Amino acid sequence: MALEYELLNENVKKCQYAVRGELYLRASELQKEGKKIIFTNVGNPHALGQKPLTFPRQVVALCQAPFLLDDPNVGMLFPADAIARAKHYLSLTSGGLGAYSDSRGLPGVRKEVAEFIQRRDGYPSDPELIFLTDGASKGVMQILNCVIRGEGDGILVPVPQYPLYSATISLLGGSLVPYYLDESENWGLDVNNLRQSVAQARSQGISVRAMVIINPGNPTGQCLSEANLKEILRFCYNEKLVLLGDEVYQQNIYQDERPFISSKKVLMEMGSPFNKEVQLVSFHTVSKGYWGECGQRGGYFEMTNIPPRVVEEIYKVASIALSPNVSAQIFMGLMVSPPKPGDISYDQFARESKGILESLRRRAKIMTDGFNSCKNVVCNFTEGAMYSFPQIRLPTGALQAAKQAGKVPDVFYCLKLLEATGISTVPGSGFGQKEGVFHLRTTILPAEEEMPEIMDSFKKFNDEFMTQYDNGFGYSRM
Ligand code: DCS
Repeated sequence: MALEYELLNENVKKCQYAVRGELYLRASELQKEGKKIIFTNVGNPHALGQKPLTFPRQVVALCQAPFLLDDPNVGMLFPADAIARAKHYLSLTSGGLGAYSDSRGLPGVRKEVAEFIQRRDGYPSDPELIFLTDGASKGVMQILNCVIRGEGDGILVPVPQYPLYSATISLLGGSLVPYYLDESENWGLDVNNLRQSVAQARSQGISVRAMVIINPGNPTGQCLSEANLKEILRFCYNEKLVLLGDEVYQQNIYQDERPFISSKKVLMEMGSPFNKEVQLVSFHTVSKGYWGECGQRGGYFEMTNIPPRVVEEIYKVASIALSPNVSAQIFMGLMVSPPKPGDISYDQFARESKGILESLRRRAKIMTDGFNSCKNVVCNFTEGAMYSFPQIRLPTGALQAAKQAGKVPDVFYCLKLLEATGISTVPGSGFGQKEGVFHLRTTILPAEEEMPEIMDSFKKFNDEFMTQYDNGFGYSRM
């Protein structure tokens, strides 16, 4: 039988995805046993109680049930702008939501995405170079699939990183080339580290072909400055790398000093020769921001300076899956062209989205402050994205106990945390980290009113753990 474990594709066996790993499985078991679990392992806002924005759901509801548009009472249930938008999106499809679209997505929605990018960056964007995808994940996988020919091809990935990258690179049989973010500089990216990483990979016969940035960062929450992005783009130019700009958290910003700035805008501002030569693919999604529509699976990528023949090949590969989700494409259209001032639904939309973002901003602060009040825990402020990534300095007693239990030390800590409090986190090792340094990741998504209690219960657990395992022989390194 071909589907025997021994006969499986080795790349499938090698591939690890910690966000749904050992901790998540144990949490699910405990939940089945009736224990209350706070799932902070996945950035899945609606699963933690976030309400959907009203306007987009009204539009998509009407698109899903077009017979409502013929009902004489439709105007009593839906505002006129939602009705008009639903008709607009249905007119862009070839047969409504039940029909496949073009494999790149509906041309009309791709045009709306291009207009959004143009408004955001102040530079033209071409709908022909935008592909809609089932979530950003699928887009990332499609592009990596085109880049990676074998283990001789290296992809520069930040460490810590979101394991979509490490897992996909393993699956495709490529080589992950790590570059380390500097925790003591609020997870900043030092271009000198990039040079070292490339030199080291080359000495092992790996040709580095692409570089991933996650901005704002997951799990690290930092926002890259314009100056930093320029250095990165110059580096990609010199090294002839395609830059994969994961910008799914561009709406999730919780400080004012470093607003989000897209890689595309910075590249265009750099002028010649960079703006005509550096290859860039940028990713976005409906799963994050104040939308949090993870279950809809909508995303896009935009390609800059990618030769037409390559775009054709990517189109061909996208065609194998026929069509991205059509309802998710409409969510994407709505995300990039939300109600405008003066529209009937504008006030409600603005109130709802502002409410979510302001609450996330407060929650980011409650979490960071909470972690920093704990014994042997240090945590950088979450400047953006949806996560807190505190460092846990483990006493050597805990390192020994973990070894005896056959667990990686941060897995040991997170399992104890889960058993004691029901808080389900992801151990830092799932994102990659420096040798001998330990972290955990939680989302900042639990309901704001529950946050103080969660942080109290974390602190109680942590401080007791530290006392229990402190054997007087020091801690893991910073
Ligand atoms: N890129 C980054 C950096 C992400 O964090 C995620 C999802 C994605 C891409 C993929 O998103 P979609 O496929 O839904 O568009 N983040 C996961 C995480 O870390 N927790 O929850 C999901």
